[in-house]
Amino acid sequence: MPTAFITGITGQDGSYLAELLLAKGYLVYGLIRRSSTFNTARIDHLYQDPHVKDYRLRLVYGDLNDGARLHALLAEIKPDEIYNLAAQAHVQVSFEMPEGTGQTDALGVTRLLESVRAVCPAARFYQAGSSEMFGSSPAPQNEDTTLLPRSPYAIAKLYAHHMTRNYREAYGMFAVSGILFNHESPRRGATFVTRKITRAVAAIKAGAQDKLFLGNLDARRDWGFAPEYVEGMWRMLQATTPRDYVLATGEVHSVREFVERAFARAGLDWQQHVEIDPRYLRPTEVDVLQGDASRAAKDLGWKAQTRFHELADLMVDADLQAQQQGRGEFEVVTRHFT
Ligand code: NAP
Ligand code: G4F
Repeated sequence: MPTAFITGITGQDGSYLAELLLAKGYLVYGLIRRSSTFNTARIDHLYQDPHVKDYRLRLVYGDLNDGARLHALLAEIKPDEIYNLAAQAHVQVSFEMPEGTGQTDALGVTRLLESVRAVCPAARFYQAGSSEMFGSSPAPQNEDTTLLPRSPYAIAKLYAHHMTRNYREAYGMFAVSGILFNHESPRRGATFVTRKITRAVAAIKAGAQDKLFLGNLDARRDWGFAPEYVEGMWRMLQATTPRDYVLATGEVHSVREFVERAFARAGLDWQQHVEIDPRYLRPTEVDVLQGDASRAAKDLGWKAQTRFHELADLMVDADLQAQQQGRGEFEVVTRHFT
């Protein structure tokens, strides 16, 4: 049974990746942080699945800022594959806490890579790189595009991206960085723009909220569906040769277009409800991200399937349903291991 170690398993991508790997028969270890309240809502359903009765999902405490713990865990688990998804992943927050973001998103990756090198150098390592690293480079962007990051988050990710490449070249490790464009889902964190919009649409439809305050509506992004992107991560680690890959849809839309589509899906007029609040404007913005994923298509047979309008609709529908059923932040999960 192959063994995987996932950092960031409580996050959007970590939860979908855990599902995918468990379905493929992996033994999955997930790194979680101790929290004063439970923060495992995205993965709790995995324990209700009959296929987890054999305890193929194991959660272990740790933190990317605790190198000794990472070292001890990897020495004990000796995973075949490591997916480093843990990060302070919010761009705007990174302007408020640049040092903390750098500790986790940059140096945290070095801590992990050093532990891998010391105790399980044959393990395959995936680093969650980001299209934010392209920053102000003109679109469309691919693996050869110049990286011109525009936030502390993107700069930390850039450091981690180069460290991953350096461990590959210096030590011959199978270490790759996936350069993923924005990917969303009903499990997306509530403060990222798509989910902020779809949750507000549901609350407004229910009469529980009237206004939605947003920042820059002109920013353009390449939004895909998260479950498809974790499949791409897995494929990168199954490849014969370690390489970095862009994953993207190639389609680009503005925040305004997402707002229009989401409100229309619920039969609402967005102009009645959306207001601009300068608090959500960033000191430096990334105007347009549009990916060219042709290398992933050619080498990995990976292609995004879900289109922009389908994504907006499925997120709105999930939040409308959650609102109607008085449920919490995440959807009822209907997907199972087999
Ligand atoms: P997310 O939902 O915000 O999840 C982040 C995860 O990282 C959570 O499990 C969080 O744990 C964990 N974490 C944060 N700081 C940590 C630390 N110091 N030690 C250990 N764990 C820590 O993010 P996501 O959307 O799933 O993204 C996954 C990864 O892909 C991130 O690295 C992100 O930067 C990158 N990425 C995301 C996208 C996207 O569009 N989603 C695109 C490109 C790259 P808690 O639950 O305890 O907070
Ligand atoms: O949803 P966002 O916060 O995502 P952003 O900044 O593009 O970053 C996400 O994608 C990256 C990959 O490209 C990941 F690496 C990163 O971890 C994260 O997952 O913002 C999208 C756009 C921005 O231009 C932002 O300025 O929406 C704009 N926006 C407008 N009003 C807003 C808001 N963003 C947020 N979060 N909240 C607003 O009220």
